[in-house]
Amino acid sequence: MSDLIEQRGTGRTVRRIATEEAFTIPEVADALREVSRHPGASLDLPLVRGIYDAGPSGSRFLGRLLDVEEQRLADMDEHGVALQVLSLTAPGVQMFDADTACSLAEVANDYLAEVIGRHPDRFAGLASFAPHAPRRAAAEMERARNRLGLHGFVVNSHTNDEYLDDVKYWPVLEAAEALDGCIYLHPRGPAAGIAGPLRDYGLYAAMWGYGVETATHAVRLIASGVLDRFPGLRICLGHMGEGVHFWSWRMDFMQRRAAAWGHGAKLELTPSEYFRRNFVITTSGQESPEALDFSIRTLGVDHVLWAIDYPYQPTGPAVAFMDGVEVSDAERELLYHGNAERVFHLV
Ligand code: 1WB
Ligand code: MN
Repeated sequence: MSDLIEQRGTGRTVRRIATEEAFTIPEVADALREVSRHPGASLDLPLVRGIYDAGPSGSRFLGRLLDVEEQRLADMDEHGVALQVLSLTAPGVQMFDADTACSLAEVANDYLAEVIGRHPDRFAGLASFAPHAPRRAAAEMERARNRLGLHGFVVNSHTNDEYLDDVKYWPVLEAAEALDGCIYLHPRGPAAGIAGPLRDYGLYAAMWGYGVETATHAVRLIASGVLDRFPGLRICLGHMGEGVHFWSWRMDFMQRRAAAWGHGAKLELTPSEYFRRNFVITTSGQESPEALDFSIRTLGVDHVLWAIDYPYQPTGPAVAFMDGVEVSDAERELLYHGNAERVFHLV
């Protein structure tokens, strides 16, 4: 049984479910290559060029993103990963015009459903949608959950420099809430409005800019009051919550002040209460025992899910990290699979 691999050195078995695992399909890769050949200021372009237009030698990621059933399954077997929750890799369909984005999301979701159909015990999947066509996005979300049986949704932060708290995107939030589908709020390159100082020193990508962009998006959802409108909305943040909960005390204090001074929304809850009610986080690409300990202590162990960030992060160290953290057996079971099963409807 590949899903019950001995937890290193302990003689115990554990079911490891990885929750932020990236793939692509040829249609999306071709469209991104096309986008990458046009000039533009988007901070997604450097990585998109590097991955999809890397020339004859190819990028080290593209082959791994396109593969699901060969090298990836072998990697999962080698490291005792029972199941990957797959999502179309960043920036997803969000750099394409709305019509192209809608059709490519449908193609990607159909592909995902087929792969899961062939390997229901090894893969689950988060559906893509085109936020810039909000009504079609909501319809695709409904199809993906109810007809294709996909397990939640993924969105790669901003769309055309806009954020989901904007009333035009409420159909998306309404659909996610109604379908009980958690939205994985995944990073992409920072929006134009915050891009300037992130252009230098490689700051725009995973080292810093992805987190600034995505944390800002999450804090907008909290501070806008949109979670009073959609109290059942569930959001998953990778990379140890993009650091948002580290700011809990200061955000609670300053949001109250901002509201009193008329700069902020009048909210029913404090920011940290929304974070605990509406958000869960994953450990993707953030293998720090201290950050994990802080997260468990402040959010509760039921709010933290394991993830690798395959293929951008190697599987072995991600497994060694979670195998090695000092938590009880019951807590490790929640981190490795119990929480993922609950959040993404895997059982
Ligand atoms: C990286 C990570 C690159 C992610 C990506 O390109 C995405 C990276 C789209 O580590 O360089 C990711 O999904 O976290
Ligand atoms: Mn990722």
